[in-house]
This record gives sequence, structure tokens and C-alpha cells, in this order.
Amino acid sequence: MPAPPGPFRPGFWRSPIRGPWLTSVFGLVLLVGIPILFVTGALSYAAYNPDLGPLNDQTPDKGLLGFYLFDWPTHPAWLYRLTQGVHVTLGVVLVPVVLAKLWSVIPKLFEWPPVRSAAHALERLSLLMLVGGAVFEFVTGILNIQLYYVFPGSFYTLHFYGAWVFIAAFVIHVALKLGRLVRALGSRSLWGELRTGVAGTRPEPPDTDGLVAVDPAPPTIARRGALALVGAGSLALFVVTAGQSIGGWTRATALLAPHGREPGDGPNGFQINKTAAAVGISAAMVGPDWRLEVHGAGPVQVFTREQLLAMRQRSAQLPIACVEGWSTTDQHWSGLRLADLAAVAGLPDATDVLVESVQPPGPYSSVVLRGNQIRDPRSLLALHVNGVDLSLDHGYPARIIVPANPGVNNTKWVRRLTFRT
Ligand SMILES: Nc1nc2c(c(=O)[nH]1)N[C@H]1C(S)=C(S)[C@@H](COP(=O)(O)O)O[C@H]1N2
Ligand SMILES: [Mo]
Repeated sequence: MPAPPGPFRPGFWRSPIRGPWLTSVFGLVLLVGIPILFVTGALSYAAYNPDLGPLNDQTPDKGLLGFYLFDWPTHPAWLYRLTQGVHVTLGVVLVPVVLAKLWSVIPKLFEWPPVRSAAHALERLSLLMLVGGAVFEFVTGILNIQLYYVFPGSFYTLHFYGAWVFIAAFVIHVALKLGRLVRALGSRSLWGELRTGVAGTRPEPPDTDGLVAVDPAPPTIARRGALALVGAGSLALFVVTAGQSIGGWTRATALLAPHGREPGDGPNGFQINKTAAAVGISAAMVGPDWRLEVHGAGPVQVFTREQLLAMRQRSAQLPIACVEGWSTTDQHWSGLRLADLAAVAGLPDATDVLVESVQPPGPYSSVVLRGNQIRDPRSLLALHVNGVDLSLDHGYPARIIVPANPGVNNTKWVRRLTFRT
């Protein structure tokens, strides 16, 4: 059967720089970058403590995919800030490389006939999973960090299962192509390419993969130009993204940060994820009638904010680091140690604590924290930040702050703590 006209015809793709060498340069960058994205993503999953039960677990059908879950540590306090900052920043920075890699292999996506043999069918299926998985993971990730929740169901679940499909296809792809990648990289010198302008640009020798154009057009860009274009794209994205994770003055450069670059002034002037208004919390709900309930071994204990303030106040310097990649520098929090509250509840050896907020039940309104998080002396039910009362948006009258905890588990507007063994 002859190939249909258009992109299925060998003569259709004419770029003189398309070929195994250029594909392999982009491939090498992704060979390093994708595993880092996968590992930091898998760590973020562990950091959410999904093994602590149904409340934390948005992926109850994970089965074996949760095999590696471990007690997420509280040291160093900036751990999640680092792993998730790397995950999000690297994901954004790799977008131009992924696009360039797809461009460089596009003739392969239009192979004719579509299937030649069983082995060829398997290879093409793995490519479908690879390209589909990559596009899916990058698109869901970027929509999430831009707070654009258009997917059916939860981002978290989609991104989690998508990651496993993608990494499986990635491993197969690397196993099939690694030899060719090494050979192709050895076929030309990078320094030679960097010294070659448009006029001297020649196609690579014909290849069995069908990347090199059979009927190349005259060059309009050198390989170094293509590399510079992609590199400049990645660098530009780095510059407008990284500031939201690094903080300090660099936040002013984070043009893509969906929460804006100016978190406000004063002691409460740092990033807010959901404002009180956004989740339906009014000042009246946390006014003079607000009480903290502490459940544990004995009868329920109830405290007013004044009573909590009369107890021993402790402080800690801790950041907030959100799954969306942004984080704050360390803030000075003070309030009650979770460990002291566990003792108040009669359960100094509590293995977990259920934290519930004033917010009506729903996403983010409650969470379970683990024993190691309760026992860290820097883990607080904070009443103050940077020397003043928490603002309503930062969780007044009381919020959780635990070192290395993903932001989402630092529940704001707390009203009940249930310690358990
Ligand atoms: N009750 C409640 N707590 C919450 C949230 C929420 O929506 N409701 N958002 C969480 C998320 S996703 C993050 S990143 C942090 C952000 O804290 P901040 O707004 O004080 O910076 O609060 C967490 N605590
Ligand atoms: Mo968050």
C-alpha cells in the first residue's frame, strides 16, 4: 500500500539538521533530566504520607506502586523545598528540550506502513506510551502549577499514575536506544558543530532510522543555532520560574508564578496559597467563640486562644514549601509544640495525629501527621508568625507548621487535634 500523501511520504520532512546526532543531544539532556523529575516526584508522593490512611491517600488503588513509601523525615527542614523546587523548576525548564526532541523525531511518528511486524508494533506502542506519557505529564504538571484545574478528577491521581506509565515507556525506550545514542553522539564533535555556521551545515549521513531527510532543503539554521534556540528557551524559563522557589529578591523575577511576585508587606507578608475567603472562612468563624479541641487518651480538652497563649510558647524557623514549587524562606513561627500537645492529650508516644480545620470537610481541610513529625521539637501548632498574630489568610487562630512537610499538610484554621496510637 503506497504511503498517503503529506507527512507519511519520505520526501516531506526536509530539515537538513534533523538526524541522529541532534536527536541524541536532546536525548542526552532528557536522559539526565527525566529520572530526576521521576525521583523528585516519587519523593513528593512519599512526603504526603499516603500510607497513613484514607484521609491522606488520594490513590487507594496504588497497590504495588506504593512499594517504596517510607516515613518522610523532618530533617533538613528545607528538604521538601529543595525536592519540589527542583521537580517543578526542572519540569518547566525541560519543556523546550522535550519539544525539540519531538520535533527532531517527528518523521518517525509518521512511519508508513504504521506496523510492519510484531516487534515493530511493540516498538510503536512503546513510543505511543512515551510521547503520550511525556505530553500528559508535562501538560498536567504545568496546568497544576498555573492553578488551572481543568482535568476530570484530581490532578494528583492523574499525575501519579501518568508518571508510572511514562517512566515504564521511558525505561523501555532507553533500553532500545542507548546504543544508538552513544554511537550518534560519537559521530560528530560538539565543538565542531559549535564552530559551524549556516553556510557550512550539511545533513548527517543517511541513517537506518529515517531521521535524516532524503531530500534536504538548504539550511536556514545551523545545528548550533538550533541548540542555542532551545538552550535560550530553557534559560529564559529558568529565570522566570526559579525565583518562586529560591525566594528573597529572586522572587521578583518569577514572572510565571501564579500567586504573583508581591506577597505583601509586614510580618505576614509571605506567600498565601488559599485565602480564607477562597475557602469560605470568615473572621466570625474564628472569632471569640473559636476553641481548640484536643482528643487523646483522656476526656476531650477544650482551649480558648488565650489559654493556649498562656501555655509554654516555643518557636521555630521554618519555610512553607508547596507542591506547586513555590516556597517561602524561613519564617519565625511560635506557638505550641505538637509533642507538648500530645502530652496534654495523655499520649506522648502518639503515632499519628488527625488535624481538622474549621473549613468544611473537603480537600485540604484535614490531614494525618506521623509520629516522627509530632515528636520533632520544631513541629508547632503556631499562633504567631514573625512576632505577630497569624493573619486570617495564614491560618488564624492556629495552624500546623512542621519541618519538611509539604505545604498542603500544614493545615490552617485548626480546630481539632486527635492524637492516636
Ligand atoms: N485548612 C486549610 N489549610 C491549608 C490549605 C487550605 O486550603 N485549607 N492550603 C494548604 C496549602 S496547599 C499550602 S501550600 C499551605 C500554604 O500556607 P500559607 O497560605 O500560609 O502560605 O497551606 C495549607 N493549609
Ligand atoms: Mo500547597
